[in-house]
Amino acid sequence: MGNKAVQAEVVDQQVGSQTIVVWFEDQYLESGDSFLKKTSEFNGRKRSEVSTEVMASLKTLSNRSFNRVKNKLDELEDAGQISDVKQHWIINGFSCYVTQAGYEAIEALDGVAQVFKKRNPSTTSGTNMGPEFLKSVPPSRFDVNSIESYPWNIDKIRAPEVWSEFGITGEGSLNVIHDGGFKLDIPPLAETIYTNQGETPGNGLDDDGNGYVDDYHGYHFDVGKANLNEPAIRRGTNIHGNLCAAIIVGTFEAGSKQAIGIAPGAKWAPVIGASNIEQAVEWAIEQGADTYSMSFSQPNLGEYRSHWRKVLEHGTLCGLVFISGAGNFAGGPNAAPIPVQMRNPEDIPNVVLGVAGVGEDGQRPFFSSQGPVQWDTDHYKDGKVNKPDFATINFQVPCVDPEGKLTNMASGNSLAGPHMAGIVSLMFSANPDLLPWEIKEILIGTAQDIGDPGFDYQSGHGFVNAYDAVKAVLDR
Ligand SMILES: [Ca+2]
Ligand SMILES: [Ca+2]
Repeated sequence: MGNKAVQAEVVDQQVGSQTIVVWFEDQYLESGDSFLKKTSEFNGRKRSEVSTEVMASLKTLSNRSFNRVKNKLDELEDAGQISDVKQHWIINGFSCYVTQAGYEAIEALDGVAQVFKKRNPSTTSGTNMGPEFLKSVPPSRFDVNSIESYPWNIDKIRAPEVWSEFGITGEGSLNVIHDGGFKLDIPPLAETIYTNQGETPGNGLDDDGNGYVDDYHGYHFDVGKANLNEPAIRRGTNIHGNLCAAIIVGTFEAGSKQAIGIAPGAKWAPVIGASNIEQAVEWAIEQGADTYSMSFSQPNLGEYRSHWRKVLEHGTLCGLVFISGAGNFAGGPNAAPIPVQMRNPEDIPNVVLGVAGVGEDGQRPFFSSQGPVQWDTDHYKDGKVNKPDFATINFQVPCVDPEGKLTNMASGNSLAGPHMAGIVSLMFSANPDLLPWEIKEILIGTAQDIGDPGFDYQSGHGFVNAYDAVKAVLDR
């Protein structure tokens, strides 16, 4: 687990080999501590109101700046210097492919503040492991009264107590899972998959006019298609996206009444798009998502880290809680030193819950990445930042196989993030009006101190459990 880069057949029929993302001068948030100042301005308001207001402001800014350069971009496109221009609103800017001449022309454009080089998308091709769309979403078999068992991690995270005592199972919340590949038709996940009601799947049309054809369950932003299947060539039994999704919203294991997910009454939507995080986050916001789980980790981004941070800061003001596992780089062949054991995006302060974990015995496994991290980019100069934020579960976790049976055993912080996403989904189900930073405050207030006393660089504020977190939401 970790970086999802795989042996790749690079899909690149564009004019240049380099993808860039461009910032215009007027950003909604300035750099530095502008995010924290903005949150205090919004305190006491409802999440949906804040989100609507911020989205409108972001889109106004984006249209104003983009319209000023649109003619010039058309000229550069006609001259073969740029291609595939994508306007963004989550930051005020756009992405495109460029030749060297195109790069220089864009840097010189009026109103352009900064150009970041992006990682070009890598994709694999192969036989689909499952259908592209579900013809119909099967009814959920989950029912609190008919549960026969649950695996140790669901017990330790105290989800069953939330279901039985509060009657809260995640209903009304939507969890986006940003990963590398999925198999959509296994029963525990098919029963909770999201459907975009404005879109007719498989007709080759963008029915809801949002710019994406057939984005019914989710979307693969890196190839510009709705097919989210894990290619069969990539893995045997561990389908990474499925492992993560099942921990958040899995219902009953296939063929049994074993409850395997933390928020089985919630919905989930799969997305792929590490090279197009702007589009993926915009899509999640417009579908009304509550959590955005990223079980991947990118090293050595340099200044491009600032871009990710700005996208996720703006996304948080639009109501999303971003979550990412702490990474698996404290030991083993890919070991890295502190302060780069935790990488992008789990190293982002305030707006990404960076989650480490423990095993059934409560002990931290050797691989679990540690903080602190360092921020000293052109735009963010926090210096040393305390990370990780929290701990959940990351060692020898019972996980789904390609048939939806709980026969896999997997370890890694790829699983710690989803445990947190499931908990946050239950919290939003208990009170959808909470602001993302209020969710974090409640988690800090209810985390159980483990490891060294107080905050520590292995488990953050401590071990989080669903029961105390949801109870605190209800008591608020
Ligand atoms: Ca669409
Ligand atoms: Ca369609």
